[in-house]
Amino acid sequence: MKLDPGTIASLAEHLETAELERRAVAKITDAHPDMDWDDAYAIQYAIRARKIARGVRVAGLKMGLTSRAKMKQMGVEVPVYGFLCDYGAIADGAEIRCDRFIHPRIEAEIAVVTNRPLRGPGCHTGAVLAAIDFVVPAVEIIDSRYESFRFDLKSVIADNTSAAGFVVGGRARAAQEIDLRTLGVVLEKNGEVAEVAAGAAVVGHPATSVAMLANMLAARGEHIAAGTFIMTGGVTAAVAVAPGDSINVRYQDLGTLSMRFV
Ligand code: OOG
Ligand code: MG
Repeated sequence: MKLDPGTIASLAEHLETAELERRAVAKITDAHPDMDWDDAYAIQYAIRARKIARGVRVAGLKMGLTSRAKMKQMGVEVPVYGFLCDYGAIADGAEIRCDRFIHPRIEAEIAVVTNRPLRGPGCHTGAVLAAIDFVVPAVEIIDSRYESFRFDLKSVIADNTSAAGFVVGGRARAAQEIDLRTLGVVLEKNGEVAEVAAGAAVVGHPATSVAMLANMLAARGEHIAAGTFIMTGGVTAAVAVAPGDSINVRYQDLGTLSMRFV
């Protein structure tokens, strides 16, 4: 750790206030170029503690920057994780107000719910497949608190990996019923195909993304509890949305998610 506890706490307050006030700020590594990975996650966990203290519930966990398309779009190379808040849950088919956010983008994701604990180190794809209760299609709404969505890895980890909202729906399936690698996803914006991908875009297999999460949590002495909702990361590049946009994401074997931005 390079930052002292007071700086961690004030950066957590700074970033959470930016979220709550929908105001973009400069990426924090500009002022703190020496901060390290532990500092970055310490800030994210401090934001999480602030929310929990106010009665917010953690609705799940997310992996991010797990696909080539996302890494290329954001100019970073390493997967990261964050948490999802209860107030971020949005119903399938909803009208979503853009003024809830600073500069929202959407991502098509494959999500899972576990039915037994997953612990690293050494957690692997097979252990995850055996622990998946069901697979569900999901769309994440990301909203970096940083100006123009420009950040580096440490800044985005501290900013809870741009987490802002998520839509879950479609059809839940057992992991054994489908091939998560070849599962096709078509993202349509205003009736036109914007992005196309398959599950393998996510670190080769979406379940591998969950194993990576378990192994990263193990470094902090934590594990994935049974019954955890996990978003495995965008399969395609994220797509910016503005008032008037309608989105349909079609998932092979898992149905379609729809939303309209106003
Ligand atoms: C960081 C969050 C990335 C994903 O699914 O790749 C993410 C960002 O791109 O703002 O959630
Ligand atoms: Mg995401």
